[in-house]
Amino acid sequence: MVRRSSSFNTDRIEHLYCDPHEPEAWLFLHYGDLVDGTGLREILTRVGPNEVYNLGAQSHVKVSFDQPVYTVQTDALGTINLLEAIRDTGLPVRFYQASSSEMYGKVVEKPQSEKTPFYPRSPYACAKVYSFWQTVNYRESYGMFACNGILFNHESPRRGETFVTRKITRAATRIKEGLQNKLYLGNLDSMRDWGFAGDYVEAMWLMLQQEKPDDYVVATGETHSVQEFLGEVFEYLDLDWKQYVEVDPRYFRPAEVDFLLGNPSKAKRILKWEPKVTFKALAQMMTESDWKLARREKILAAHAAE
Ligand code: G4F
Repeated sequence: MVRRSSSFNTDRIEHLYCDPHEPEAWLFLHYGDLVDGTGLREILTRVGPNEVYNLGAQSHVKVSFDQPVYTVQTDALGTINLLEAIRDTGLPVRFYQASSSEMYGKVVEKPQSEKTPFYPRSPYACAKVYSFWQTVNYRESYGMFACNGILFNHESPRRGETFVTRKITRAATRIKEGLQNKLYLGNLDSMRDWGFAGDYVEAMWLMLQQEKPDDYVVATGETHSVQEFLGEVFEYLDLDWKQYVEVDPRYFRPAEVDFLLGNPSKAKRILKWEPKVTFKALAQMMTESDWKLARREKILAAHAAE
């Protein structure tokens, strides 16, 4: 299901998409919106899915301070709309809820596991805590096969360009190619447990293949600062980040999540899941991909100037 937009918003699934008229087509998109419960019921009835993954959200933590009501409408009420739609249709659907390490916020324990209490620090995180407990509630009240994946930060070359890792790889490679001079960032000291999105999607799928529904932390068990990520990327490009990066308080959050470090031992034990891509390899993969983009951009700019 995708949200309707007057401009194309499917470029990140372009590699999966194929014209539905082609015999080998296997991915079919339907317009829908988490705030529209009637539409959700209609799609569920028409498609009759076995598994539903709720990855829909206003997912930017800083933006959630600027748009708290919209964030709650999609990230909290959107989840209850979807759970209710599933319950109403009576379909034997297995449900995955994209819960977030942001729920640990001002952490009360290091590392964070499924048993660590939440302390949300943003409208986004508060909405995610609501959805976490509704997912548990539908499992316990109605016997729904509903799971929470508490995913720590997961990145890839397809990451949105306003999230810090991609913002860094995009800017550093453009700087390398002479297309940009400076990179403005917020808090360089915050620590995140960064993993590869591809690995994490595998964990999501594994959760819905188990005999019993449950909640799992998905993380690497390693934490690094924003500054360390900067170091990896700029060093790979043979550049010194200190010459190009400036701190702009505009990117600070009213309340910051300083430290996240997940304990994925339950996922490893029960799902037999392992993260495969290291922090260094992830930084290099994202840098390589954006470097290609920057080189292409440079060629296009040169042609345009001719
Ligand atoms: O990349 P970020 O915006 O990710 P954040 O806030 O940790 O949230 C992401 O991961 C969560 C999983 O734990 C998801 F639930 C959520 O939807 C999202 O995908 O920021 C990471 C850190 C923050 O501490 C932020 O303050 O980087 C710091 N940072 C420093 N300068 C910046 C910037 N973040 C952004 N987006 N832009 C900056 O210029």
